[in-house]
Amino acid sequence: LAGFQWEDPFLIENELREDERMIRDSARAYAQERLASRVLDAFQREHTDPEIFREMGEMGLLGTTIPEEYGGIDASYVAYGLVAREIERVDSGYRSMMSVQSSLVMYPIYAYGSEAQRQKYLPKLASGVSIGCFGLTEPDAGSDPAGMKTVAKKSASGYVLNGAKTWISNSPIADVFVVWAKSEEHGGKICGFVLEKGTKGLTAPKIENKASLRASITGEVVLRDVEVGDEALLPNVEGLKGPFGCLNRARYGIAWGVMGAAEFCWHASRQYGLDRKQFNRPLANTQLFQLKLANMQTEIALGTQAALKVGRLMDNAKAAPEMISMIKRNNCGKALDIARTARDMHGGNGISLEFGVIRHMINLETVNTYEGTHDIHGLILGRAQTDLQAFA
Ligand code: TGC
Ligand code: FAD
Repeated sequence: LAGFQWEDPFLIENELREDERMIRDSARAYAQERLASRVLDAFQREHTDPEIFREMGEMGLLGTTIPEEYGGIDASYVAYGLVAREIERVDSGYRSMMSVQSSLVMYPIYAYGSEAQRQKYLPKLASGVSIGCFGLTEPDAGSDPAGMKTVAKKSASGYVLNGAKTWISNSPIADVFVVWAKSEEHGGKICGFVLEKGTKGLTAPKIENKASLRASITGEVVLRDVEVGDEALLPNVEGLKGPFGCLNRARYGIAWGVMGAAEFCWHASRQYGLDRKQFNRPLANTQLFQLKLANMQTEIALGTQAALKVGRLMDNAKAAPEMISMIKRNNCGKALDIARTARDMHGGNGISLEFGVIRHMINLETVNTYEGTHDIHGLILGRAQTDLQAFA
């Protein structure tokens, strides 16, 4: 039998291709060298540096799965997951910025857009010159996006949009807005529109005083008689499967990302336990401490292995949305538990932002809620095995 590697119990490293390792390594280097040193200040000041998009673009970390002709690097979904894990090892907010741009803005323009829309928007989004946001959630339609009130009415030259989106990542600094609205012309079905900053009637005020995800800016998107041409419509999709097609990818990335945050908390706890002595012995020399480390290691190993499995299935077009619900839900819930335990294992120091674990813990409260809450993904899995719809 081979020796046991405590950091990588199932030897996942051996299952990665060389190109995936290279992408992972450059994401890790960028995250550790350029993001880790800024996150404490960003979190404390609730400040998002738009330059981070440019930096990620230069590193090839935006829209990694998009073909090269549109500025992506045509990477596998496993590589995309590995990038998410490295960025979220530093902060869930930074991963949010990356995944909204990649899965929720570039992906729909690529998958549902016209050739002209692809050419116009994707290269600038890939380089981070343009920043994107995705507006689905509304004040009265969160878990139930079918209840949205935003409407698009046909005009002589295009569409007029009215409505309001809330809790939209990146919106106050966005140049490109992918917004979902009920289109009268399409029988009231939900359609996607690509709007540009500066369009009359379009505003995106910042939501202040978030306790969580403070390094990632969040805002509203307010649409008051916003007039756009026909070319703003994403022509190749209608119905909720449009936004859900994007969410499948972003949720998958989150399942990897939160394992990065959890790993940070696990490794920090292990080191803290080795360094800190109480009762004349290292904390790590106590049974309770070791049991907590073993639980963390086990959940992270299982969760990462599951994310890898689903990633390989995605790369072969064999992943079902319910698989993604399972790993998004389980990995977020487990990462949140791990961060809370890590906070406890650091004792009083655990409440200091200097140690990082409480920041991850607070961030993971958001990640457990957005892109479908823990409960909603449970209901998706419940429906899939009973054929009974429990939402409404
Ligand atoms: P339902 O009847 O289930 O489906 C309606 C239509 O959509 C299709 N569909 C999917 N297609 C592809 N992938 C999926 N995962 C799909 N899920 C559903 C479905 O086949 C159907 O198509 P058709 O052609 O038959 O019409 O719809 P429902 O209204 O009953 O939905 C129920 C529910 C709860 C599953 C769903 O609404 C849901 O998932 N709610 C959660 C909402 C959510 O995830 N919001 C995310 C907002 S974006 C965000 O949070 C970004 S944060 C990003 C960051 O900062 O990182
Ligand atoms: P609600 O739907 O009101 O849910 C409240 C509670 O009720 C939850 O516990 C939920 O699980 C439960 N619940 C709801 N329905 C049921 C039911 N049928 N049965 C049992 N329990 C139920 N949205 C975007 O469109 N784009 C973004 O970029 C984006 N970024 C975000 C960034 C941040 C920081 C945050 C916090 C949110 C973001 N969101 C975004 C919104 C996010 O997707 C929603 O918050 C999420 O989908 C939940 O919706 P809600 O907040 O309206 O909660």
